[in-house]
Amino acid sequence: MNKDNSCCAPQRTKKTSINDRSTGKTSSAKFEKAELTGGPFRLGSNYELAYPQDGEGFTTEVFLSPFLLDKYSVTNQKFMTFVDDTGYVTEAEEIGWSFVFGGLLPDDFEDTRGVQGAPWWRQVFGATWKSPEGPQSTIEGKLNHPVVQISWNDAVSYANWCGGRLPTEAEWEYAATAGSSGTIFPWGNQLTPDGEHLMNVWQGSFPDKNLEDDGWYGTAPVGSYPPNKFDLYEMTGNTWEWCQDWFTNKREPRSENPIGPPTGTNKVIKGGSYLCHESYCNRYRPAARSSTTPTSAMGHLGFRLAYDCE
Ligand SMILES: [Ca+2]
Ligand SMILES: [Ca+2]
Repeated sequence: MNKDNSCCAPQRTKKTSINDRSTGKTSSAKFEKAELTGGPFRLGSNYELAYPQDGEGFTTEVFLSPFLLDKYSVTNQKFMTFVDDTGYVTEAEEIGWSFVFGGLLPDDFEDTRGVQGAPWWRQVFGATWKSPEGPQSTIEGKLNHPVVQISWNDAVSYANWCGGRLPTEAEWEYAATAGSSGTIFPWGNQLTPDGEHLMNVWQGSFPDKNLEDDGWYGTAPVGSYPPNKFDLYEMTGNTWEWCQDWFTNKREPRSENPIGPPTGTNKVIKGGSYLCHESYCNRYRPAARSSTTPTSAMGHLGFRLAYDCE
């Protein structure tokens, strides 16, 4: 079992700052949202295969106000609407490269630099949300897949455009848990109950052999798997999702609507992705967490938005 989080979240080591990239434009586009009642919720997990160094083993009671959450991850189609309306340029486009999982590159792809400790992550020039696996790739035919190669700063700019915000980690975890109590997954403790695949993760042996028993090697279209009891799709698996909070692995007891520490270097990401495998990285659970810098973008990291109730 991998103990550090480099398998999940490589990070840019330069330009790690919060970067106000707001376009000043707003949209009245309406997206499908679930209304969540909030209330008391126990954050964190005592699961024996959890990662103590991630800080997920510390459980604490929180109380959440009602809020709304996108039913689906933001798709390529929706992000394209944002870019068409505002002319927005993402950080990966501006910086010129991003992280791509090596197994998604063609066999004859030029030599790329790997990430130390996680050589399957490759530095690919020209990898952007429009070409998520490098310049030879396209989102044509994938408009209903979650948008990826999006930095935290990009996600916040999108949120400012359409009147939403990133969910806090507590909101995200409450939404993903969907009223289940004490189980590893919202549907129970089995990864594939009765052999059914309920999320897009990795089967086989990581990182060389993906059996694709769940139907997908990389991202799946949103809505491919059954929703949880809060009518939310693909909270776990498919793509990691940005949260609002700065990451800390020393979580303090928190009470009402926690928003995390006031400063930090990394932002929280939640939910795991198509690269998670039970033998290597089981961070495809609501309580699991990882983090990366706000300028980092990856081929397995997207987002969805929360909204305050009127
Ligand atoms: Ca899969
Ligand atoms: Ca997800």
